[in-house]
Amino acid sequence: MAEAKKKEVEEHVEPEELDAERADQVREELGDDAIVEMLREMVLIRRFEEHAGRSYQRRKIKGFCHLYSGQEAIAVGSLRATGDDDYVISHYREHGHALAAGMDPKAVMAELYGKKTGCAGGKGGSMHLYDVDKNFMGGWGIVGGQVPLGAGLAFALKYREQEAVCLAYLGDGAIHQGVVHEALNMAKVWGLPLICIVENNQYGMGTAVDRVSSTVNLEKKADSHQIYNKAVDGQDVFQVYDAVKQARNRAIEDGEPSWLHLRTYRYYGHSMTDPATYRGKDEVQKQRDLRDPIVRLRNWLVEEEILSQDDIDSIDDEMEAVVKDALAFADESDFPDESELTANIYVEWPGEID
Ligand SMILES: Cc1ncc(C[n+]2csc(CCOP(=O)(O)OP(=O)(O)O)c2C)c(N)n1
Ligand SMILES: [Mg+2]
Repeated sequence: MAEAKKKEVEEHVEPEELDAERADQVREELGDDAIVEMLREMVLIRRFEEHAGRSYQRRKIKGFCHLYSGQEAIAVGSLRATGDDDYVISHYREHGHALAAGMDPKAVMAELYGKKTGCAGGKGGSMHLYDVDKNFMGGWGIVGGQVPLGAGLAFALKYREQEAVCLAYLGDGAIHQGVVHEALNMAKVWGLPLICIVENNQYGMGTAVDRVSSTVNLEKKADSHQIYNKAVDGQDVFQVYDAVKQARNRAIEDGEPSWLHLRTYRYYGHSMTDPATYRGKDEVQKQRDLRDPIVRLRNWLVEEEILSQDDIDSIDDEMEAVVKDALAFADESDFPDESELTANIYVEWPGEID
C-alpha cells in the first residue's frame, strides 16, 4: 500500500472533534431531551443487534443477517435531522435505520424471525424491512441500488413540489457501482433533494476499502459530479446530525443534492456467517476503545451533568426490556399462512391499462 494511503487509513482511527463553537450550537439546537432520546435510540439499536445475533445462533433467525453495531450514530444522528415527510432508503444492514426511523422493535424483530406480524409480513426478513407509514422504503439487497432508487424518490418529491428530501444510505463497497454515478449525475443536473450517506465501515465484505478505492477520502468521489460533499466523523452523533441537517437545508432551499462520507466501523463480521479472519481482534478493540459512538455520547452527557451514571444504567435496562419484549413477541407470533406464498407478487391494476 502506498505510504500516503496508509497514513490516511491510520488517521481514520482517531476521533475528530467538531469545532467547539459549532458543537455548542448543535447541542443547543437539539436540546437536552432530544440528546437523551438519541442515546436511548443508540442503546436500543445496540441491544437489539446483540439479541438478534444470539437469536441467529439459536436458528430462530435464518437466512441473511447483517448487524449494525458500531454504526449507531449514523442512523440516529441522520434521522434526527429529518422531517416527517422525508423518505429513507437503505442498504441490507438496515436494522438500525428502521429503529431510528421509529419503526416498532416488535415488528422489526418479528420480520427477522420470518413471522407474519413482521413489518413485511415475514416475507422480507432482515434485509427487507419496510414501513410505508414511516416513509421507510426499505432495506435493499442490491449494493448501490439505493442511489438510483433514492434519486427516483427525490425526483417524485421535487415533481410534487414537496418540501422534503430522500436519504439514501450506502456502504463503502457500493460507491464504485456505475449506476451510483449515473444517478449522481442526474441528481445534480435535475437538482434533486437527494442526500447520499456513505457509511464507510472500512470493509466491503472481507475487502478493506483502501484495496478497492483510488482514495480513502470517499467524499471526493462526488467531485466530478459537482455535488456538495463532506467527510464526517460517523462516530460522533452531533457531527452526523449537523452534516445531514445542513444537507437537508441545502436540498430544500437550493435544490442541491449532497454526498456525505461518514467514517465508521462495524464490530461484527459482514454477516452472521463471516468469522472476519481478514482483520485482527486488536483492530476491532481499538475502534471500540477509541471511537465507540455510545461511549462518546454517554461520557458527554455525564460530563455535562445532564445524566448521572444511574440514569445511564436505567436507560440500558429499559432498552434491554424493550428488546426482550420484541423477542417474546417474535417468538410467540405465527409464521405466515401458506396462502401468503403467492400474495403481493403482482400489483393488481385498478382499471384498464392504456
Ligand atoms: C450489485 C451487487 N453486487 C454484489 C453484491 C454482493 N455483496 C453483498 S454485500 C457486499 C459488500 C458491500 O459492502 P459495503 O457497501 O461496504 O456495505 P457493508 O456491508 O460494509 O455495510 C457485496 C459485494 C450485491 N449484493 N449486489
Ligand atoms: Mg462497508
